Amino acid sequence: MTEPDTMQTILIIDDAKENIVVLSRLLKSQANIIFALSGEEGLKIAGTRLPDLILLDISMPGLNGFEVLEHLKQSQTTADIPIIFITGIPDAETEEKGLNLGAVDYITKPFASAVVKARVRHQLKLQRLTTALKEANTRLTQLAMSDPLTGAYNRRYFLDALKKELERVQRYRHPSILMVFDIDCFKSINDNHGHDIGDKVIIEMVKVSTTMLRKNDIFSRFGGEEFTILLPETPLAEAAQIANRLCLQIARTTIESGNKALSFTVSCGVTQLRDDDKSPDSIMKRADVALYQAKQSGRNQVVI
Ligand code: GH3
Ligand code: MG
Ligand code: MG
Ligand code: MG
Repeated sequence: MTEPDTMQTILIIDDAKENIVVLSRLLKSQANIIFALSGEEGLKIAGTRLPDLILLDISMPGLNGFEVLEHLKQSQTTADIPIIFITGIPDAETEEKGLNLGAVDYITKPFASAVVKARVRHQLKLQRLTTALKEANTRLTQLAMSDPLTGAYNRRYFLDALKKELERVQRYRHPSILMVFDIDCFKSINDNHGHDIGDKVIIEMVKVSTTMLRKNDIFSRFGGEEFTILLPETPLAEAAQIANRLCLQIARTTIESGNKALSFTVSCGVTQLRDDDKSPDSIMKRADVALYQAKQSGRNQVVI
């Protein structure tokens, strides 16, 4: 969250030095002031410094204010920076054009200092609110898709990803794989070592798995001690190797419980996404059947 007492930054773009001096003096108590003496220079500074507000002159040699604004709006990094025109052009048509292009305000020279200060203060406040909202939104999105204990993706996110991948498989006909992992006899780990150690086992499972996967693989904590992995564009034989390697690596891993080393194992069901799968449900069911067989056959193994 943005600290309320951090100074915001205003970029002034104006070809007349004296305008910059006047505006800087006027606004320096409200924000850090940076400036550019041409549109071209202003664009560069805006892109690197990402100011909270831009005060923009219209009549400038080289790029004029309208052109600068259009460039700023075209770039994703600068598109949301509010822009106030400060100009000697007083006619309504120019003002209308500026506002229609996306400026938040239009101030004509000569201006009353107190009015400029108030309008700038207002925009800075709005900008602060917008930033805080964006940050809260990012945080909410992150919370909605992840598991609080491990930070891994949760069931909701995973099923959504699986649905999208199924659509890609049916369109592009590449092989993609779903794996379901379940910790063996986890109830007895909890019973014998306590719930906190059980949690540590879950966290370790996530750590080991995620370090072994590739960038495009999607790992989730699907439920309590059950994990799913989506491997896009992966042949079944390669997936089988990955699953077996992961099982082996887990079996080699130990957790500290008291002053003893505790080891644990996982079982895994693997299935390929199919053309005739109607929804993630049928894929999950197939993987669950394979997982059940792995459990029935003695656990600590992969069934395809
Ligand atoms: P199996 O080998 O057949 O999978 O047996 P299991 O004991 O692992 O399976 P079962 O479904 O009987 O038990 C799962 C247990 O996992 C029960 C539940 O209390 C525990 N569990 C679920 N979520 C958590 C968690 O977040 N932390 C801890 N410590 N335990 C959990
Ligand atoms: Mg000018
Ligand atoms: Mg289970
Ligand atoms: Mg289990």
